[in-house]
Amino acid sequence: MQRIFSGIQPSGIPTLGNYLGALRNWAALQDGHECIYCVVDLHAITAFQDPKELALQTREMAATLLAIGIDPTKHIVFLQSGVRAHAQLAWIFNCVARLGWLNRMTQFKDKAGKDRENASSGLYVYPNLMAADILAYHATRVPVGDDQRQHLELANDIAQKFNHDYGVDFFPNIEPLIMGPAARVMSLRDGTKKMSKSDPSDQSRINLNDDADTIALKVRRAKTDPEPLPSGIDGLANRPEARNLVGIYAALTDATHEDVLREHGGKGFGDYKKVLADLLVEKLTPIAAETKRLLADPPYVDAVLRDGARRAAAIADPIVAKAEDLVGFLRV
Ligand code: AQP
Repeated sequence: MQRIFSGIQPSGIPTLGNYLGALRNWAALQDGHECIYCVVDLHAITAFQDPKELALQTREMAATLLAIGIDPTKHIVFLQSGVRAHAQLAWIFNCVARLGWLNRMTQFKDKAGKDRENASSGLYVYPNLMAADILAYHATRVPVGDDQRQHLELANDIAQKFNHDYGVDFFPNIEPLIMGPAARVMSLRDGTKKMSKSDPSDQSRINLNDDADTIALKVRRAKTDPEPLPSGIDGLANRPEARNLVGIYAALTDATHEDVLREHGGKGFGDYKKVLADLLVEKLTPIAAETKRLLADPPYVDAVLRDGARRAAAIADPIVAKAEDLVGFLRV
């Protein structure tokens, strides 16, 4: 059975983008795979997080993973900071990855923005830690949104260079699983920008804990252009906001952009947004309700995470110990 690994940062409340690009696929992949899903709090602090908020967001993220249907008795759900192997292997990878490789990472450029000198060094080496997250488990398949494609290519470069430098065939090749018509959900305020949980504007995203009225309001206010929806996919060219709203509907109904346009092409955005908001409310509010129910019982969520960390460490520790042996660390 192939081993899957993926992670999500507790850097805010998970968004519709996280759900359609990643989390929903995490749930679907449980059948037929061994899944290891991690709340990556070490990654989250690459941008400053208020400590109290971080703790709350971390538990809420874990509760959301359970609420979307991840079964912690069959698979593993845990916190990254609870398994030391991640940081240990990341240090080795800091010494394997080349500066030139990291300099090409577009996510660092996007997140550091113009004030690059002031970005944390953790943000710069973030992809090395991500490679360690996956390779500490010898995982071979990684379900992610499209924004993570470049990081996974880098993880494969790191694995290959490690294997080459130490003359071994130790770390496997990783295959990204980038699925569905909403692998990159865009901001509701700007169709050229990715929807992000840490975007300063709450109106730019749908949070998985938004209530029905909030969802409807955000969709109603979403930026659009004055033209009605086209009846064919060619009509979405140069219309990023229209494409985004069609992609969201397609993903939620397991359809294609073409299917959605066949059904709704010709509609003005006023009408289309009503249908889209109803669909979002139908699909998302049960997740919010289940997350809330789980959060009313923190000891249960924490016990799931403790058990997950124990089982995760049992897989990762021997793999990282072997990597340390290969590097030549002396065991005394
Ligand atoms: N807009 C998106 N569309 C599709 N997939 C997305 N993902 C994130 N945003 C979108 C996918 O969600 C998973 C978890 O992401 P993450 O928390 O590890 O980091 P991120 O990609 O940086 O996500 P955010 O929401 O933008 O977080 P912040 O604002 O903290 O940086 C990943 O698989 C990602 O591809």
